[in-house]
Amino acid sequence: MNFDKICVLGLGYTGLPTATTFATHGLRVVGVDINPAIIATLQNGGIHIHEPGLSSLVQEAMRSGKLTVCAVPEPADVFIIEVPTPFYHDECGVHEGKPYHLADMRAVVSATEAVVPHLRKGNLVVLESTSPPRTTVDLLIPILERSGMKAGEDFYLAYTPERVLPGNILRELVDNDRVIGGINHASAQAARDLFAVFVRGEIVLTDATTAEMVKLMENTYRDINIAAANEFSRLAERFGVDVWEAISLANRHPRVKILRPGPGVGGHCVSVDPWFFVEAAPDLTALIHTARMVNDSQPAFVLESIRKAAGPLAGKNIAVLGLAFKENVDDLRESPAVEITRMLAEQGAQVKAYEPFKPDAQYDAFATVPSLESALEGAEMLVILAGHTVFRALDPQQVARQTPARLVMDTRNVCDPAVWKAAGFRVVRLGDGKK
Ligand code: SAJ
Repeated sequence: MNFDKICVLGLGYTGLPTATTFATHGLRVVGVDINPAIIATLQNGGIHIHEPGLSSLVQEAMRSGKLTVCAVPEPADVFIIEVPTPFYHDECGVHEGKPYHLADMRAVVSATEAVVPHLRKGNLVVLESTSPPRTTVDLLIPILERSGMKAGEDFYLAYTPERVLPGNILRELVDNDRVIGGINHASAQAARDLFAVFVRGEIVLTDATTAEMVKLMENTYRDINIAAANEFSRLAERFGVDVWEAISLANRHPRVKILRPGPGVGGHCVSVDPWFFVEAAPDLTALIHTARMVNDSQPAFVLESIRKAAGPLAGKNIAVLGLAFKENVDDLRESPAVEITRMLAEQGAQVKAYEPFKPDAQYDAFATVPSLESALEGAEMLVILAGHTVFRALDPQQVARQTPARLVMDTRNVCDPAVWKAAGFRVVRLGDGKK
């Protein structure tokens, strides 16, 4: 099946790279976003997210005329829905006394509704937003059939999970294997023909609900693995063991691959998606729920470690290095680093937070500064919360000249304690009970 024109609804971390990649592979693409600031930025040759290589690719696609952007969808052969599926912050469900988050599907619903007036016979609709199990069948079909057409017969409908890693999106978009689930086989085949335009990995077909579940399983598996690593960091501190050494030794076992402990799990994916399983089946998800609770409590554990290392926090001048949810990205959503910084400020610490990938980020709860120099100036302690390459590359001798602080709390294992010690610093690494 050949497609000429695609409408991509949602120009975020995956929608924009996907739209752009289709355009640079020769398809006509209309990128749609309800946020006028995003449309204006793109129309003016800018880009609203940091992702290596993306800015120049967007410019190339827009210059060629293959990629245009606007606020509302228009008739096309294919509609790809890539809008956010966060959870509600102000309400939750409860199972046996334990609260859980609820998926906020409003953006998916309104994007799907926006497609209906443009839907024509033979069109393909693809949902790519991470969604609770059965969303494609139970939520999308009834909305799309308001067009008077029958899903799977008059138009095709499929779910395909995005699996790209922020920071490496453009390569993974093309090289990763892609799972495509159709509501029937014809739909899966139609979506395969579409993604075969640029996917170099293997394309594997299944049904829509399996594809939804695969996506949730991938991120849930990662969340549980990180929860284990975080619990190991707490155990290591109690038993006088360095968790980083212990994990690297355990990982020499041919069938063990423990992930890294850290300040907690953030972002829009791993810290959110497991809740979709819990909401859909709270009676079957004790392990998944517990892993979420372990990771969500890691910021409080880190705060306690900082207090133990630094003494009373009230009035203490603390330079926070990194607010992003992980290394080398500008994404602050659900970031445990932001949460820890907020908690430090609540304890009365005088915080100056520096995020190199978003130096203009602003928070009511604490002060942000636009440069490393201003964060270091006058600090009594450094707290490293993101493993950005620029922090790994810090020269402790130079840092020692820029700050009176001699205590470093390292939650990402970016500082070599011996090297920093030689420069006069005491480094307290998360999970290092040998300290
Ligand atoms: N983290 C740790 N320890 C680790 C790895 C990660 O504490 O060993 C933390 C990170 O610091 C971050 C959080 O977990 O706060 C999530 O980061 P991540 O790198 O694990 O994942 P994301 O959210 O950037 O991307 C994930 C990826 N999923 C998997 O690897 C299974 C990506 O492939 C998905 O496309 C993406 O979620 C998504 O969009 O769902």
